[in-house]
Amino acid sequence: MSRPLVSFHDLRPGADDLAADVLAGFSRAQKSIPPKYFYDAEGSRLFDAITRLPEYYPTRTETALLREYADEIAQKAGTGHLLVEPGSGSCTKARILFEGLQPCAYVPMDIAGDHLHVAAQEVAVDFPWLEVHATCIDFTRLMTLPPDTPEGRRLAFFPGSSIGNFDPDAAVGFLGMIADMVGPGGQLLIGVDLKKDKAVLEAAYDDARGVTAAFNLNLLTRINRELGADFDLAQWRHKALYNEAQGRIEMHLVSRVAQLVSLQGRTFRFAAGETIHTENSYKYSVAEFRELASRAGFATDTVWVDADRLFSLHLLQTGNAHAT
Ligand code: AVJ
Repeated sequence: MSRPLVSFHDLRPGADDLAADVLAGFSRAQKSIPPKYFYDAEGSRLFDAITRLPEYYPTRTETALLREYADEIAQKAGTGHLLVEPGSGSCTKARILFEGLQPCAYVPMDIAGDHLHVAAQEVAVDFPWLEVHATCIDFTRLMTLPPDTPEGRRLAFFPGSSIGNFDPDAAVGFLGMIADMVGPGGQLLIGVDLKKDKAVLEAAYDDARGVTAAFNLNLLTRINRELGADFDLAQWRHKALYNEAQGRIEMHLVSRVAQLVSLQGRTFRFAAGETIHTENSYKYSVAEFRELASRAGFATDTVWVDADRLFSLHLLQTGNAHAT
């Protein structure tokens, strides 16, 4: 037998929180489900399909930026870091950086354990010189590094505009967690989707093939399966809209009719047209994001933007002393 290629750490709290989170979300006037629950096996597969859609520009634009500026990023950021990626998914984007950054180790973190394990194994096969410490964790609550990670200057990588899932104040809190994790003089390379034309934004979240609709509706399939609920999927539809005042895309599941749904021994009533809010995806100008990051103690080193001004990549640095 060969030794395992990656070290795998499960740092999830014992019990699943889906039931508690759904019951809490359904007790509010605007019912909601936290977007982290999109990513079961089917949801992860559908998200990968979304990233290849013609309307969904963020992935290909960010990937092109990473490819074009990989050398420049390594020049600015330096080499030999401990590279930590919260929400690593398929680890596709980090692969673009490995050669230039020459990290001393890679720590992919994701809540989807099986998907993470497979993706980390593939990285280890393709980059045999790279130490990989896969960590299954809900990084929105905890960013503990596994015990056997090497010492070294830390660079966090948070691509995909996942920061857009947080409300701005929560984003500052989350960036603060990253700042604490990387420590004084630590860095963060983060991808942030830019504000732009409403029609372009809305098409990206409501594609012609209905992949995003399937991704959104899969939440109900998951809740039926894992919580024994009786959502009738034919009675729900996907909706995405750009809320210009808030600067965010909102995704909702719309109840097509007045209906009752039972879940964990409770019954929930939905009016015709009532929605379950499933995701926010905030968009920022370069200046707005810079300001947000500074509230978390990060200063901007360099910003890269594509020629069409669709997407931005910020290299940020924490101060040497504690920022205010
Ligand atoms: C993974 C949160 C960045 O907001 O663009 C894509 C998720 N939802 N299509 C995004 C998503 C619907 C995505 N993030």
